Amino acid sequence: MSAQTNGQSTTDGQTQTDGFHLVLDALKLNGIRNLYGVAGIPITDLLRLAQAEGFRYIGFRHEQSAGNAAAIAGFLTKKPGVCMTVSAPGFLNGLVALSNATTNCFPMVLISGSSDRNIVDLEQGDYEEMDQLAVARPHAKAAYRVNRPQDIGLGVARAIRAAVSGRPGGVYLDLTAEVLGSVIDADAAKKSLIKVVDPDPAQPPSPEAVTRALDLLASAQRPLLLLGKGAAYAQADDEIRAFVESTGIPFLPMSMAKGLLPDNHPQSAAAARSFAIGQADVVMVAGARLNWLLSHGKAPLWSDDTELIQIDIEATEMDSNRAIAAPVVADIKSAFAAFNAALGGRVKASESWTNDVGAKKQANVEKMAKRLAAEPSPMNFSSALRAVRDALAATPDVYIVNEGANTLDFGRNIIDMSLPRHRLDSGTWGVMGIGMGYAIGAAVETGKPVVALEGDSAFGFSGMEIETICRYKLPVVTVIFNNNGIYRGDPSGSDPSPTGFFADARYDKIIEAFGGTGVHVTDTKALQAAVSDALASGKPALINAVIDPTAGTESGHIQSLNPKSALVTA
Ligand code: ADP
Ligand code: TZD
Ligand code: MG
Repeated sequence: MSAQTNGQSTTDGQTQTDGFHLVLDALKLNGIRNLYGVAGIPITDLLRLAQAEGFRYIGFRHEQSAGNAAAIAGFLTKKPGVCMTVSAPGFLNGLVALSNATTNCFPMVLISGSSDRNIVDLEQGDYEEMDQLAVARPHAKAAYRVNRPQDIGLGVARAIRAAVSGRPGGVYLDLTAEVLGSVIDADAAKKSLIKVVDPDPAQPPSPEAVTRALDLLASAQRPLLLLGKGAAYAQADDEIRAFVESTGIPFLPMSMAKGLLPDNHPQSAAAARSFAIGQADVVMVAGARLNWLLSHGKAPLWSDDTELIQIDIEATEMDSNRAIAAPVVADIKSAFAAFNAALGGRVKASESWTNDVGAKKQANVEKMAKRLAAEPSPMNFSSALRAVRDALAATPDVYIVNEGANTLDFGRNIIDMSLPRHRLDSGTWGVMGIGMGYAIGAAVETGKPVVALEGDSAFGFSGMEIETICRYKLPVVTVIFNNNGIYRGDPSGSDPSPTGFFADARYDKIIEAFGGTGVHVTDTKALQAAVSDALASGKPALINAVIDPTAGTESGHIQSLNPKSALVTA
């Protein structure tokens, strides 16, 4: 005889529980409250149970978007976002997001159900059969499989610690259908759960590293601080601001570090980026990698003579692209606290250097102001983004999601940020498809409005999630910069070119299918009003902004990365 009480059944006087309950108990114990995923065998009951147990479950139309939502949750909260998928194809869809999270150093956990080991290992052809653990391993910071219900607590604990400690990343946790359905004694199960203690321990720098870094900085004539998304992630906003303001050093934010200090801060060198990097004699790189986004620290952007200080939690990041004279292996919060404590007024940027940066900045801002003031018809990227910028001026706490090529490059330069971790974009890979997932994740985690600035191509990668946004009534305003294609439109013959899309598509109609507000705009006045109205309504909206199909450049600002045939002469 067995009786069902509170998810636990009593069989012959023994209270029992099962894998489904244990997974959720383990997540709950570790402070996980939101789950992102797509339902199906073998996790449907797990998701139903999660809702019943008080988790907020957000169900998506595609696992990649669910995974992207979990990844951005990780970036925003410094706790791993959790995505749940079905086996093989669902897992693979989610894996793209997990790999992207790992690449961006965002903590997330992808939990996928999997087929039973005995069938998978003998390749006997189970429903959605795949050796998921083996597939996940190269794309994840860590990957674990739980084969016995008594190991669920351990598996979840390891996954959480692996995701957030040190350099954060994506962790894969494989749960076999058998484990989910297994029954286990409730007392033993309870004892098997682990609440992770200090999952992301502080890693203070060594005193020698601090002294070496500050000595080098104090010797600089033209110091520069480069802030990356690792610095934004670290939530060391006060420490970094104190350091910047007490030293007077110009700073340069990478894309997702915009707003860590406000873009209108007098020490921001963003409008003089190439000048500041090229002229600086000592650059302090904090939470940024010297990858392609920084020209690998090499000429022509960088001078060979520039000396570098790098602050990163990952020791192997040092000397990855060029020599680092003063490596500081530490977490950013502890590092800047240590710098501030040791500074004693001995680092001060000279007036001549800050004046030079200021003058270059002023000249560039004036050039840009002219471009922004133009009113071409149809709109181009500058005029349309100026309209969006003006609409956003009243609501600085809006989260901005941004992807595309020209839409991304112009968006990054034109939309100023004033709050940390409010700009979420294509990131380290320059990937398309993060748009709706990031927007949903940001809206769910923060409860704040989100504006997604999307190239028409970029939007297509996750566009069906507009239904998800409407279903959960999330305050997400999607603006599509519709130039009829990838980089630009093409007047099409019978078969359009590889970059051309359907001309004059009415993306605004898509959201109407789900009861949201769709707006079609062709000028800046209407665009600004549409964004303002949509934000004021707090409801899902999609604004189709018609952009001149000839306005964009191929590959946006990274045209030089396109390989060209040596045979082409013309
Ligand atoms: P961006 O794209 O903004 O230049 P990257 O993603 O290339 O930034 O670099 C982020 C870096 O920040 C990574 O090398 C990562 O190891 C590091 N990082 C992440 N979190 C922390 C932290 N809390 N403290 C120190 N470094 C961190
Ligand atoms: N697929 C994936 C997953 N990521 C990519 N970055 C690409 C393809 C290649 N790609 C870019 O690098 S940008 C881009 C693609 C397809 C779209 C650019 O078109 P858009 O933006 O409409 O989004 P603009 O404003 O027209 O430039
Ligand atoms: Mg486009």
